Amino acid sequence: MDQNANSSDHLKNKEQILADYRLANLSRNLSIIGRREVLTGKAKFGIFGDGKEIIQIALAKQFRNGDWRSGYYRDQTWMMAMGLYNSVEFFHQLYGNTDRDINPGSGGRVFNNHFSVPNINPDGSWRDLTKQKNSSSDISPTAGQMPRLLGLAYASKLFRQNTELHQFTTLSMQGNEVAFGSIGDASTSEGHFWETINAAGVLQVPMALSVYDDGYGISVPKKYQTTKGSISDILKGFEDEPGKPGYLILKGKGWDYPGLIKLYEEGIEICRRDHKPVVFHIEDVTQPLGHSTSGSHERYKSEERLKWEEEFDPIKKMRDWILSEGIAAAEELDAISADAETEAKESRKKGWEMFQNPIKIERDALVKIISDRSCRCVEQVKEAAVEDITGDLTKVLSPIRKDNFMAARKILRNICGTCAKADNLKEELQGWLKRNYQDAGKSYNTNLYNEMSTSVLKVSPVPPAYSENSPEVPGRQILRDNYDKLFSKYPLLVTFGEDTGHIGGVNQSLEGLQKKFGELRITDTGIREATILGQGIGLALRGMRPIAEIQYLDYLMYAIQILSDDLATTHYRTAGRMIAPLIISTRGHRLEGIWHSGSPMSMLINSVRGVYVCTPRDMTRAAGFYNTLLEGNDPAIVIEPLNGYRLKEKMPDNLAEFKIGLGIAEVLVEGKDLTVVTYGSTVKIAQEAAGQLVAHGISVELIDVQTLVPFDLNRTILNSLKKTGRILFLDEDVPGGTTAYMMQEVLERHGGWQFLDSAPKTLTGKEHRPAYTTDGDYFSKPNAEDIFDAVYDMMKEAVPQKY
Ligand SMILES: Cc1ncc(C[n+]2csc(CCOP(=O)(O)OP(=O)(O)O)c2C)c(N)n1
Ligand SMILES: [Mg+2]
Repeated sequence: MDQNANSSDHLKNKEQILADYRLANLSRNLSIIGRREVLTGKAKFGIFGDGKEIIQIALAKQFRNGDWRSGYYRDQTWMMAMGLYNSVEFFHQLYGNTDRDINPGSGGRVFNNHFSVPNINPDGSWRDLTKQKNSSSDISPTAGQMPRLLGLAYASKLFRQNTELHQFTTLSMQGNEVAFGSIGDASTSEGHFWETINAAGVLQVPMALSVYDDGYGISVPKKYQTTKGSISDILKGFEDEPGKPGYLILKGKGWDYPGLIKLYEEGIEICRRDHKPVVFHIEDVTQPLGHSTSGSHERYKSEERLKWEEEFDPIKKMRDWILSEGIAAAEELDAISADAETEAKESRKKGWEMFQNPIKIERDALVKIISDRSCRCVEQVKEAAVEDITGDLTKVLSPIRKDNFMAARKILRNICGTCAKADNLKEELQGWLKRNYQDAGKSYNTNLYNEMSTSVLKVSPVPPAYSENSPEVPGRQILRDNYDKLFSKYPLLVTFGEDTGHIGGVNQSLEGLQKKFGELRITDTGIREATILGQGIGLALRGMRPIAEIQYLDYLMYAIQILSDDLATTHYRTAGRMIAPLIISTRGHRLEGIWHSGSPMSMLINSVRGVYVCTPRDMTRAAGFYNTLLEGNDPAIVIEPLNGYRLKEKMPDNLAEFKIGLGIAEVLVEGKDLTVVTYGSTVKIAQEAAGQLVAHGISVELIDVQTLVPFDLNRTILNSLKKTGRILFLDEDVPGGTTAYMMQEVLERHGGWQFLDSAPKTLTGKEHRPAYTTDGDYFSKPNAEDIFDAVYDMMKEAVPQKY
């Protein structure tokens, strides 16, 4: 439809109405067939958009180029209505087809009906986001789409209100874009929903959220989900009042085609024009096929409810409306339904063949290698096993790659070692396995990090430069003056967080900068870590350069779900098609007490693979990481050492220009007896201990890994270990935490075990959280004496006569 046609024009346009009716039917047929494909074992799992067809057709009419979607797994009709999804792709998603050219949203990495539209080109450059309909990439955790939705909407506000950004014409049309969200009724019970609703109301951003209220979250009805059983009723306090901007809240019925068309037109116009957040509470929504293929809704819906759902089926209701308005006759509508059903069936066949053919070709190549073999093993058992495995494989009706690989690997075990020509067969089979593993690896194991030329790992390090007169200043001033230059250099750079704006951060590392660069660039937020993260993700997806500040590392726990499920998987789950280069700035390790001095690094690194983790030992290093990260396009966390803001460091001359390379470990003290590996705040303590050890004749080589992910790309630690033969891994995390990670990297991955002359050791914080006061710290975390003793003991054990 013409993007500018209004609803009254539209409701007179027979052709368009019938096209909508056909799409609704097509989508429903896909859901029905999709469910069957799972129940008959062809697909693994299915979740569908049945019952939500008409809402989404109405909604999609208001979606323009440049707009953004952050929705959930019910949105298949919406995506089809925007031309971003078709009936064959529906099956590519369902079967998990890994061909990215035909299944572009995820390359088969996520469940069906999880969508995305690339925001970058294959070379890593940004696409013209104003010329396409954009969809951020869906995740399965309920309400997980909400924090990101806030950021997508917030970007429009920045692009509109900060006139310096009007030059970025391929990112935004001066902020005229709406961020459309969708959520199920039950998911509004989640904290993310409420945090986002409040934040979007405070920020007044063009967020248009549809709640599809089908009365259930899987089997649990609304009375257990929502106070008073109505989300719009309880959102009333958020509504606009004179002089008190809030929300526009609109209600519609999921079966009311003309009503929904008018409703969305009205709501989106205001949302776009005034940057007013809008909630569309769509009631009377059905779910004719039940929640997913994991069960049937007859188990929990009453007879009466099931009957009502049949009666209020939106497609049936649309048909009744068309007939009662005299727009088309029953025969015409029947023909449309039949045609839609045919398309759905043919698409299934096509999708299935496209899924199966490459697997069968792979299988045939394998079987041919076996059947063409000239060598037969004299060991009957082995020969029979090869025959059996191959025979079984050829009998699999609908093979998946696992079948091929299992067979190939089992056959390999049974190829007889005594057979004269066995080596050839072995080689051929090994060749098949290698080639196909490489190919499967591309499908499933790539794109965790940016592998393009925009990777931050391709940014060349530049050391901080000093002159004779370089002053010694408190560390926070280095950050502040570095930020000052960065904000001048990068117009798309913004930072926001709790106390970040007016006072310039709790440690004054942004002191005075809000005054200089304005509230739109250095911004205070509410206390809401999950949506600070989401705000950053949304901005980053839209091409801005956000630094989201989380006040203390311990509070990142509030955002870990979004960090782990959304940010860390964005690039991976879109098979490299989307990127969200969000920088998260936080501070941790050492200060006072349980909630201000944690160093839960193993929790972090093990839940955010896909995000780089920088652990600078001082503020020069921290500033250097920001400088590096802003030249690449990767998400990353920088953990500033909490006790370093007031410690003096030399001010570099080349602020905003010096860059600390990620994955580059640094030898801080050279030594020959034992290697100590650490990072962050413990570096200083280890330096102190190294000094004490020298006085006792022990020469320690101290290495700062600088970033935990990536880890020591140049094998600096391994080289040190070759020299010393002894190694101690040190940090303030729990026992078995990040020290275990570092040990595995060095000893197993880099092969360091071969060079050990003593048992490798770890020295960590205690298992409990760090206690309050300096004494609490002394007895909770490793101190210089502990390090001294640990090293001394290792040396004594190795050379008892000397120590
Ligand atoms: C955080 C989280 N908890 C639980 C689930 C399992 N789950 C998936 S969908 C769903 C119900 C969602 O209901 P609703 O929001 O009403 O959406 P609907 O499926 O009804 O459209 C649940 C509990 C999940 N995916 N994520
Ligand atoms: Mg529901």
